[in-house]
Amino acid sequence: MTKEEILERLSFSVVRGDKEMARQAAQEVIEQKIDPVEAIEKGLSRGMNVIGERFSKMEIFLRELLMAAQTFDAAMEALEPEIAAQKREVTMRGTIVMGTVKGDVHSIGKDIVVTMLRTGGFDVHDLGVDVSPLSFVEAAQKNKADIIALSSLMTTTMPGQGEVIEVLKEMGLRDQYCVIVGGGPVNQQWADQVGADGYGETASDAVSLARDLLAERKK
Ligand code: B12
Repeated sequence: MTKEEILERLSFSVVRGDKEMARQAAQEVIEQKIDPVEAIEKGLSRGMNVIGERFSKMEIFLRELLMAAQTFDAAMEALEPEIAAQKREVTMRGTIVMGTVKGDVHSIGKDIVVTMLRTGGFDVHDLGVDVSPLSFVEAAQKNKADIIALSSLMTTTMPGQGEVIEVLKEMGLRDQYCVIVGGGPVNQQWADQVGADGYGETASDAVSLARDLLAERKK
């Protein structure tokens, strides 16, 4: 199989909800030494976008959405160790607490960002999903974090990102942490509106963003 065919197969497996096909295609990625991040972005995520479109047009039901998510996860089980194995950084670049905001249980994108940040040399505390603003702040204090990273996949839960920043301000802690935001409906304009320190579109962006912010801080 060519690289293009493997990426296509990853995408198709998510659309079909076919876990076995996803596992096999992920195995091909590893055997052919294709970049696992590219496999996620140009394979699995492309399939997930198709599913998202179909769901919003009500062409498919929640059950199919869930099957697509489980298929994505099945391939990730094989790909994640490959990404982690790429870790070259020995020195810790900084500490990050990350989670998906209150009311939102979407975890796939957040998990990828966590993996990529760890690979990029950060100590990441994954707080999971449906995390309240106060829990983010408490975890940041407890772990002496440099950055709070907030994921949100729904327009209805995006305000939760702003709430974390509001809680930081109320507690007089805003200057102590950089806050970065991301997730499907989030963009730079939103980040500016809620007063975040940065926005990243992809997991790779999250790594460069975190590096740049900490380099700026250390100056
Ligand atoms: C899979 C999925 C689900 C799965 C999630 C499984 C899981 N464990 O995560 C399940 C089936 C559980 C689900 C449930 C629901 N979902 Co849903 N879901 C999706 C879907 C199809 C894909 C999301 C995904 O995983 N994408 C793939 C990952 C890799 O991409 P990503 O998350 O965007 O992450 C990347 C970037 O955004 C970025 N990133 C992410 N976070 C961060 C954070 C930072 C700091 C940075 C820098 C970057 C960054 O990096 C990631 C990797 O590159 C989307 C549609 C879509 N296209 O987004 C709908 C979607 C998000 N869901 C939607 C809805 C409505 C729901 C439900 C309400 C459905 C229902 N009726 O119950 C529930 C919500 C439950 C809840 N309270 O949260 C809507 C939201 C609409 C809105 N209001 O905005 C969407 C947009 C579908 C649609 N078009 O209607 N869903």
